[in-house]
Amino acid sequence: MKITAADVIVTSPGRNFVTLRITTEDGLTGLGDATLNGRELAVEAYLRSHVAPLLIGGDAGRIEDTWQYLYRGAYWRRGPVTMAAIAAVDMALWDIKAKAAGMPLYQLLGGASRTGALAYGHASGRDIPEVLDSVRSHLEQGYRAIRIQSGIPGLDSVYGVAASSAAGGERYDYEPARRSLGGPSRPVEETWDTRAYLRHMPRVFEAVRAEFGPELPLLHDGHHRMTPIQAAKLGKDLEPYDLFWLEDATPAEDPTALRLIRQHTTTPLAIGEIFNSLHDYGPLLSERLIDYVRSAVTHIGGVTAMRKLLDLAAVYGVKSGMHGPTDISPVGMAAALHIDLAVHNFGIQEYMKHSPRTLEVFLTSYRFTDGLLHPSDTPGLGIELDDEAAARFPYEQAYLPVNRLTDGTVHDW
Ligand code: CS2
Ligand code: MG
Repeated sequence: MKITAADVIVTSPGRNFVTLRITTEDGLTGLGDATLNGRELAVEAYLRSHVAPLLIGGDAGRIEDTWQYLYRGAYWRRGPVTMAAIAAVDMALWDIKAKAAGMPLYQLLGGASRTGALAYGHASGRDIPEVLDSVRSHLEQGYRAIRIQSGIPGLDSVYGVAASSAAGGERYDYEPARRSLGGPSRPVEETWDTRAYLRHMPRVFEAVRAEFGPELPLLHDGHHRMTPIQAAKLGKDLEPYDLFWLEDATPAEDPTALRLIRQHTTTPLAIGEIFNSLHDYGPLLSERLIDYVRSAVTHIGGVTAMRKLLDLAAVYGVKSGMHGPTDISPVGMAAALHIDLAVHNFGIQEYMKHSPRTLEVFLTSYRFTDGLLHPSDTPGLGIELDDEAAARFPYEQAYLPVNRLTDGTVHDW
């Protein structure tokens, strides 16, 4: 199956996406997600200038060899831009391989290990009443697990909470990457106060448990903002509320920081959405410092890399918890769902529904039913991209916010 074309499509139906389409001489096509929120053009350039030309004439069936060629052949290793580009190629080649075999990708990965992948949705609110309304709305939509993010008294805007927090229904307006309105685009700046956050979050979870009981799996994203000892304190303070996980409790550039958190709390920990290699996990797995790996297929290097990561995680009893916000495109989500269905050490799948505008461009076949996600039995990834619709939504610069502490010091967002 000789590759005859490798096209990069940048489109912005409500938010920016970068997609690679690979075409073979017998007309088969495969899609790959290469979206890196806030840095989309860097991946587009890497694909157009350093990857696509090398693919033409190659054998689309040689997936592992292509992965190793692009990874080792670049000499310069890893990094979010490189690995998103490699991920897109890899996803597209698996899409083609499964289409050629006439089966959904999960069948090539060993077949189904479960009827569907447990999803978790994003409940949020500017205050506790809005959080409770949002949880209620997500339960009505069928979610069986829910992430809780809340505004913090005294802070104007906080990660995970839409400014116009309309607690009902699935909001499509929470997109953290802001678009500039005229003039040169710059990131918006937000103010953060960890102590105010640490005081407030136990109250939020106390209210949610009081309202919805002890059973509902609840998750929370610390979003890299705490020091290890602060994360240890929050983990301990949240133990009465029995979380499914506390995510990104601390920046994991030094994975050994998790040893301190682990010593103080039994709250399960999840990390990895900003990692781009299984090597980033290191002692997090070998020392069982986390319970779930958060990588997305789009950022870890594709289906090939994700399978290797989850097999390594399985050795230490660590499960999957793949990243699935709206900046993972429907192509990246589809790839995740095939792996979710097949692997044994599946944990949970993040599922932030894409907007109707996004779904005008990406024609999906995966489905969310009764709290579970299924990739469908459409051959390949089960997703196509409508080029005419994509052309209606040209790229617009957008940056993720920059966080500063109340004294102006730059902090993790
Ligand atoms: C968040 C992400 O969903 C999550 O767990 O950490 O939404 C993250 O903020 C975005 O992917 C950043 O683009
Ligand atoms: Mg997160």
